[in-house]
Amino acid sequence: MSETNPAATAPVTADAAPHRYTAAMAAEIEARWQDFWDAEGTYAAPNPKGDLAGDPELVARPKKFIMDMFPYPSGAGLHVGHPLGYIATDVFARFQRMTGHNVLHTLGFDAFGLPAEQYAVQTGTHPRASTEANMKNMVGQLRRLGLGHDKRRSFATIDPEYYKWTQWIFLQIFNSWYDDEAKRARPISELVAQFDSGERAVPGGGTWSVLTEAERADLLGEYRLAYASDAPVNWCPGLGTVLANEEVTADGRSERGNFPVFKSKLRQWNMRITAYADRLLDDLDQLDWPEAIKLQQRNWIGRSEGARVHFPVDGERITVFTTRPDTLFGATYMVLAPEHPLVEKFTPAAWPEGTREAWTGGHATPTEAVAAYRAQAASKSDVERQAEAKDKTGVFIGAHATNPVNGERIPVFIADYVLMGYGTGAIMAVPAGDQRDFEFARAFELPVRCIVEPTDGRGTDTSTWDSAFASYDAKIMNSVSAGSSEGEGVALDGLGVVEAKERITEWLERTGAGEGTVNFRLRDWLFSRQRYWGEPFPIVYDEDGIAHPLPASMLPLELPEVEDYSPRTFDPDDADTRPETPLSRNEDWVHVTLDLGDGRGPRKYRRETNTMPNWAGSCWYELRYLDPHNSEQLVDPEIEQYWMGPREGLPHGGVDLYVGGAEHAVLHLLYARFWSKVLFDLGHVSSAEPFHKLFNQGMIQAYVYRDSRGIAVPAAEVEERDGAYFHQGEKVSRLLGKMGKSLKNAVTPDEICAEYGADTLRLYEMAMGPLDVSRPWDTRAVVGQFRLLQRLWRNVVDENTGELSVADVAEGDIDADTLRALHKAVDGVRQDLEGMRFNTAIAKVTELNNHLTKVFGGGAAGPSVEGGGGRRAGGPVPRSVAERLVLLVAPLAPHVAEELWRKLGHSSSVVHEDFPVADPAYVVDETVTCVVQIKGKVKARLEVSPSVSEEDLEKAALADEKVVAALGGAGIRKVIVRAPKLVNIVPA
Ligand code: ANZ
Repeated sequence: MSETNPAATAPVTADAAPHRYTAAMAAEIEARWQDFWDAEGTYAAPNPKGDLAGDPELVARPKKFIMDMFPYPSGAGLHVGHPLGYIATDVFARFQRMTGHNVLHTLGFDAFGLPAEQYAVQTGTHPRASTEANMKNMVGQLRRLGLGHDKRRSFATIDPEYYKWTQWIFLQIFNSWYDDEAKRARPISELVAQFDSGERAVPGGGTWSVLTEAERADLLGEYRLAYASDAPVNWCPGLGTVLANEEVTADGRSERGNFPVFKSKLRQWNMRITAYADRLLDDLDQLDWPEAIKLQQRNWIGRSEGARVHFPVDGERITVFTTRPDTLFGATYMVLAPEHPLVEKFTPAAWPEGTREAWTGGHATPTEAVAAYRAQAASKSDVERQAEAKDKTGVFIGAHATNPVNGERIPVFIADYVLMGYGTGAIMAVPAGDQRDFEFARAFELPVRCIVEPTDGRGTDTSTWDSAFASYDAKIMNSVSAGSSEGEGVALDGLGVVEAKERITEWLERTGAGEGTVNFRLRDWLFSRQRYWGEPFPIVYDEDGIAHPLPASMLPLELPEVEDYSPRTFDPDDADTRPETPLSRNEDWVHVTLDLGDGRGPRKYRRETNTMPNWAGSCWYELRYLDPHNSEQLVDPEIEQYWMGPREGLPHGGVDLYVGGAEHAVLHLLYARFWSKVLFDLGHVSSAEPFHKLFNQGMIQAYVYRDSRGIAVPAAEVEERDGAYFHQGEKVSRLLGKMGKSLKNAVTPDEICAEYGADTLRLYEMAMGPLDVSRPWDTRAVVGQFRLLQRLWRNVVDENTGELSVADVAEGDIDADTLRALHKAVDGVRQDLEGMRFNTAIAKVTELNNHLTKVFGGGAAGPSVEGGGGRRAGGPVPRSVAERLVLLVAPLAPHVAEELWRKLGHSSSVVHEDFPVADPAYVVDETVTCVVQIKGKVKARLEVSPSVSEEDLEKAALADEKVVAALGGAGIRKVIVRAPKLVNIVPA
């Protein structure tokens, strides 16, 4: 650390007061109170029943469940950026405890995942060993911060007693299907019963009873909410695993490790999250989340209204999804995704007569052209394929389709800008309306038919266009079909887009050529990973390869101890490789004889050797905090209802406050919502949403100093001189960036705690700015909060004797200025803490504390000052004022507050004391009258605060009704403000 703090480290010299608040004293106080809290179970939140039942008086209070996004136990430990959110929730939770709530606040660890495994592979340490060591380290770091967690409720996702229930939930999801009519998940047994009774027809005809076991399994697989499928997945040879779409970056690489990612077909587990697309979208409206996060989820779910249109091809048909069925008359060709399953069927042996050279890709036959193009497309990621600037490529497949609206024969292409994973994997191309289609049409010399009247003056001759005309605010043209006058066809000319969409959709449905539909961008969630360090699937395969769920009695299925847990990774660029799971190398574990209790007796099975993705454990952990030791149930329903259930204003229930980083907008938060809804549908929980209120904290940034080669130098060794920065004499540049080891600018909470104490660190982090805003760390500024605590201490304790130094004064004998300062602070801090404006709360505490220092001079030895109102000032601070000050500070700096509270003569902890309440009589501001003149004539009078800023006063004056009327819309040349008494406006 470049800057040391003399007050904290200087030895106690003769002239320094022996009982001053120092770092050494903070360390002693903090350790003592942390031990006390642990021993007393101060933060234990009682449940209404079960092993954590407790004080009925507390249980009867309104409850608050406050949660942090739990940490991944990284080997690097915590830097000061990590606890920002944890301190904030702790302050908030403490405030809630002091305002009459039963508060549940705890923290566990999200401990499965790639980093531990990669570290294990590099060092040969078992992931469990390194993860546990990391957790131990972090638990120590977090304890030092004085966080008021109910430690009885903590766990890690790698605990078999926890992942037993993760596996159990997987089985619930596997054993259910989504009933589109009832709009909820139901047990798969009810679907079987429907097939069996004939209530639901078996697709493809036939009866359930004659289906083979394998046929039944396949059929049910089409419905299960967790299902295995051979789908194109994101295969990352460099990591040796497949990845979810959400884990692939915009340029088609792995988020972790930055390796290339390829589309390959593999049999993988998926979660049918798409079944919930509508509910995931609709229920967002009721959540108290930042709008930006809601928007990200909405975009991710990506609901598009449009139509499916069927284009006949040789007795078969191609179905497209379009958001613009109103442009059907402008469809001049079609495109299938290269992987589209109908491509083979429609590709003839030879090129049709007259096929243009440019469409064949130079190949002798369509089959050859298709094969070559497919190989080329497979090596690209979806994002690369859709890149806007990219030249459009493709080949004609030798077939034609019929446009249903006008009977025109149009050529069919494959091109990589159409993705298999969206809509139907096929499009009708409208070059006049869609830029990609336009570029393709130009490259392949296809017609561009103007079907929307351009409103930008370009005219309707498309040969002169250099881009598509995409607009929702124009009229349709050239769109009348034969027979429209007899009512058989359709005429769209002159209509706006919205009416045209309606009319054509109605026509499509009437003629059977298509139907209106809603399409989602959301894909099913790829749920298998080819890794060791994850939850094993509770699934075994019989000798016919049919998947069977393990009975709940066989859970947890523990991860076997293996010799070699490293994933097999491959040449990162080799798309033809295939994953090899670490668990598959463990023959004894994989091949088992089990009696699944299904009446078939013991049989031979092969275990699933994929593991679950690291998101699984965080999909439901809020529920386990509620009832962490329940070995019979995921969570007792009564306990779940108590903490999470629906209530006034929260129709879906959920955690009262969830704080974490905005980077989890679409992964964790969407998955967790999905699991909640499944568990809700199946009747296991009463809350259909996990997190009612979400708050994203900002980031703590840090300066990165780089030398002339651009290499980061240790920030702690940099000196500042005249606004420039130097490292070992060399000038270095300074930029704000992330904090971390690699940028050599990490500051640990341990360092700050050692230098000033945890209370100072807590105050500093909370005072840095509004919680949702990113802020730069500045070690040199921390001392400011330390000094606040020193002054606070001095206002209550005699620094020379260490004795309490307050005066027992009746409220009526306290000077009016002090009472006003006190009640205003109480009122303001209360509101600020409730609104999570911790920085302004600290400013108000500081103001009050400074007032007391000024008026009472810091204890008996201080000077006596004349107080306002002619009443007592000077000498020690009145006890009742000191007590309320300590209570205000308690949520923010709990250790020093406990210590002072004890010194003030209380034998119980400050944690459960009542937060002070302001007397409104002292809170109202005095006001002054401000005169508003226009050209020197008085037009209005405003009652304003004596401390109003010039800016605010000007705004208030200009907004005043009388002033607005007097100005009568005239512009303003000049405003002269003399706060708080005068505003003079000179109109233009
Ligand atoms: C005709 C059309 C005319 C279209 C027009 C757009 C504008 P959103 O809004 O994202 O849902 N499309 C459909 N499936 C596709 C796929 N698998 N790969 C690539 N593009 C696909 O986009 C829907 C539009 O994207 C659809 O509407 C289709 O082009 C294209 F003036 O159809 B449209």
